[in-house]
Formats: sequence, structure tokens, C-alpha cells
Amino acid sequence: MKIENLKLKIGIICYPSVGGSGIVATNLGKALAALGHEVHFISYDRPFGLDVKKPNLFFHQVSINEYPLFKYPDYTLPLTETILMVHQRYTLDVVHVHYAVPHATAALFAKRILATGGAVPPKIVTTLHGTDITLLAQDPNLFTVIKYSIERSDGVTAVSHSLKSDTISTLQTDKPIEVIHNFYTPEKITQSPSAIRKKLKISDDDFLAIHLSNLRPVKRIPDLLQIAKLMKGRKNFKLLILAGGDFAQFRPLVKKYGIAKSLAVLENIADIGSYINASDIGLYTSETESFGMGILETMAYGKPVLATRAGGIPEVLRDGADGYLFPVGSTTGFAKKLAELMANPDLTAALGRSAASHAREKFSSGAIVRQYLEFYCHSCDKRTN
Ligand code: GMT
Repeated sequence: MKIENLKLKIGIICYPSVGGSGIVATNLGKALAALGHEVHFISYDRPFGLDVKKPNLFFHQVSINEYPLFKYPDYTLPLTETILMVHQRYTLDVVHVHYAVPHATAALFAKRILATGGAVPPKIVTTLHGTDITLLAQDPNLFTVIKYSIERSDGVTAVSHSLKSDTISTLQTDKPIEVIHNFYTPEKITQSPSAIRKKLKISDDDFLAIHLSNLRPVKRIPDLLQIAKLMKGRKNFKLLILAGGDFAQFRPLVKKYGIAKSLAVLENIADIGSYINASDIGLYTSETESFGMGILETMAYGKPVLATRAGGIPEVLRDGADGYLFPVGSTTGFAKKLAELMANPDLTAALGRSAASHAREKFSSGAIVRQYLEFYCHSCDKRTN
């Protein structure tokens, strides 16, 4: 059967928050539903941006009851129960879990319970996103459970070759892992660059660098602020941080560096496209990054990126073509290149055009969603041609 004619029932288990893995999972589910597959999201909250009034989209909330006996409320068991309930009602072909724990663990437990009862269970596909391996699998409290959950999944994907090799070396596993990169489709721009700059109280001539992240330690926000400090002599350099976390912890450093006038911070912005579109360049200083969704988003709106040569970032951003890569912590390298690009708007624009076409060609929704569908079929033993 041709993949175009196949209609699957797919459960998607993800974190609902504004965060890399949750956004990728939500966009994947939405794209699958638009292709006619029936998609059931299972999480503790409705994923950000999910409109369940759209055809083929369902959301099943995991409800967690608190009992005085339990000091720590458990999520894995109610999640398992919800997977069972959804499968019993809709007969899923695949449960696609994003993030190894506890999602894959719960899905495997549900599968085992179904098989024991004689039912045909769904296939479990696990997508590794990064910190599930680079952070959590380092924890002896979680290592064995993560290794088991990955090895017993029917299919495993990783969002970059870098994460695949981190997984193999961390878990010492020979489980086959398919690399399927993340994707991003730019949204329609709803606010003009001038309108955004007016809001930010910066002029149309200012050189605006943008950073999007959850501000966790791995993002090395102090490096970003250090770069702004090194650029202080250039009055028209501005830095905008779209923060998916609380920036208050960094205010003392902003004060110490005397960079408050060149910095704008906005929290939990949904319309990221308009802000990226109003910027000149992206800045990403992460210690490590399995992929770097913020980088891809910035590129997709036609902006070049300066980033660290860490983890999977070089798989997304081509050094010298879409921007430039620097060693982790090389704040002077970043600042020197920023100054060069500020003086050369033609080069900045050319790098941005290259970034946009690379994002479109290599990380388009159409190509990546098809790879997932083929992978589901392969894991379900459904033949396609
Ligand atoms: O660190 C984050 O940004 C959150 C984290 C997550 O699980 O939501 O992101 C990870 O998954 C993203 C989507 O696949 C990747 O783009 C990020 O690179 C990855 N984060 C890290 O590896 C630190």
C-alpha cells in the first residue's frame, strides 16, 4: 500500500509546555492529522497551540489524584492507565512517545498489560530529544529504566546523529536508532518589523540580535550577557531574549555588566515569527544541544545565526553558509563576528537567505513527517511502496 493511502491511529505522548520536545510533538501530530491520520494526544495538559476542534485531533488528559499516603504524586501510573483507556476505546496502531521517561516507560507498561489480557497492543515508537539522554540517563537513579525503555521500544528515533551517538555511548546499547531531524514551518508574520521595534523602543537602524530559549543552565545565558557587554561600545547593538522561563535570576548580572539599555526580555511570547522577522541575527551560546529548535526557527525566518559548535547544532547550521559556529564559551569570537556583520549588512542578508533556504529544504514538515510515517510503518510491519 502507498504511504499516501495509509490511515493510522496514532497516540502521541508529550510534554504540553512551550519547550522543544513538546512543540515538535504537537506540530507532528497536527501535520499527521492534516494528512488524515487520527491523532490522540495524551498528556497532563492540552499541548500548547493544539486546537482539538480541528478534524482528526483528540486530546486525552491524564488526571492525577493526590493521596495523603503518597508524599510524591506519581505520573507514570495514571499515564499508563490513560494509554490503556485510549487504546481500548480507539485501537491505536502506534503510540509515539516523545522523551524517554516516563513516557516510554508508561507506554511499555501499558503494552505489557494489554498483551497479558490477550489484546493486540499498539507499537511503541520512542523519540529521544536530548536531555532524556544527556542529562537524565547520567543519573544512576534513572539509567536502567531509561535503557530498558529504549531497548524495549518497537522503534527508536533521535533528533540528530549527535544524539544518536550520545545514546549509544551513554547506554552502551546496540538498539537500532533512526535519525529523524526536527522540522519547522514558519508562521505568517502578523506584526511588521517597525511595529515590533517600536514596541521594543529601538530604532529601525539598530542591529538586533535575538535569542529564544527556556534559559536553563545548558543555554549559558551568562555567556549571552557577556557578549552584550563586549558589544557595549557599539551603541546600536541590541539584544532581545524571548524567554520561556523566568529571567529574574539574571538581573543582577545585567546590572553588573551595565547592559540594561541594550537588552529587552519578553517572557512566553507566542508570536515568535514577528519578533524573529524584526531581528537581524540569532545568538545561541548553549553548552550542548541535541538539535536546537530556536536555531532552526531563527533560520526559517531568514536570519543568520551565530551559535556554539556543540552537540547536533552543526547538523542544523552550516558554518560559513547560514551563520558561524564558535567553541563553547568563546564570547569574544561571537562579539568579533557580530561587529563584522554589523558593518556588512549585505553579507548578513545573504547568510540569512541561505539559512532560510537550508531550513526549507532540509527541515520541511513534508519531508520529516513522511520519514516518521515510513518509520511507523516499518515498526508496525505495514508494507509500503
Ligand atoms: O532544552 C530544551 O530546550 C528543552 C528540551 C526538551 O526536551 O523540550 O529540548 C531538547 O529537545 C529539543 C527538541 O528536539 C531540541 O531542539 C533541543 O536541542 C533539546 N535540548 C537539549 O539537548 C539541551
